[in-house]
Amino acid sequence: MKIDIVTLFPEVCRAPLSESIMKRAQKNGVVDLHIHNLRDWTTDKHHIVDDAPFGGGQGMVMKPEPIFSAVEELRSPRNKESKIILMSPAGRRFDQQTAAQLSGESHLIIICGHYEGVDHRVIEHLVDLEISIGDYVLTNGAIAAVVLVDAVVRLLPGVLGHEQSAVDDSFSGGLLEAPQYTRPAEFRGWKVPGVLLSGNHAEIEKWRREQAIKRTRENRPDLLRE
Ligand code: JCQ
Repeated sequence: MKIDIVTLFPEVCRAPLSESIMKRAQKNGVVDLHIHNLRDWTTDKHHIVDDAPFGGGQGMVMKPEPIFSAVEELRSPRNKESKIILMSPAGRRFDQQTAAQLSGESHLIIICGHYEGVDHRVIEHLVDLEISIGDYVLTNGAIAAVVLVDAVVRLLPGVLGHEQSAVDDSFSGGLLEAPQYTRPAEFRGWKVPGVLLSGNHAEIEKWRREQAIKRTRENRPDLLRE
């Protein structure tokens, strides 16, 4: 999969996407990642990327010209082969299902929003998918892009060992994970639940399911209603 990130802060994504599993995925050729500075597509001498909003109001809006130029240069000449994504708090909420869908694409171009937003003509005439990673505002869409890229790339064949696919299954099963423990069996007087040491796999499965439901009810009651 090819991924192009277009941002005003390339350094914000560089380090987190150059470590660990993302580093190996790039070394193995599973992902071909390029991080670009949007200012490289400005043509004025001050490299201006934003301007005041028409109609008045707070803050600045990202201008359409450099964003269109960047995407038109980076996109595949074959129509529809590149998915153009805008990171924005006003987008559709990102989840594991969307990550799985995107992992089937051959080319993602991710535009990182900033300021009070981008000129709406970018959304209407260039972007295929406006995506939010959650209901909070970041200073910088590059932070959100790192989250999306990590969640998508780990699903690509050959990036993780098969032990990890079960973890996704339990997520899509609609419940949170049951609590996990490792050695020592007693730490500061706190004992690991005895059933986990019993070797009784049927009892362990039953306990895990009960705990998963309890944890989901406490932390994510919205998941139980679905
Ligand atoms: C992404 N959840 C939050 C901030 C405006 C495109 O317009 C804007 C983009 C940003 C950066 O992204 C986020 C975000 N998912 O804040 C303001």
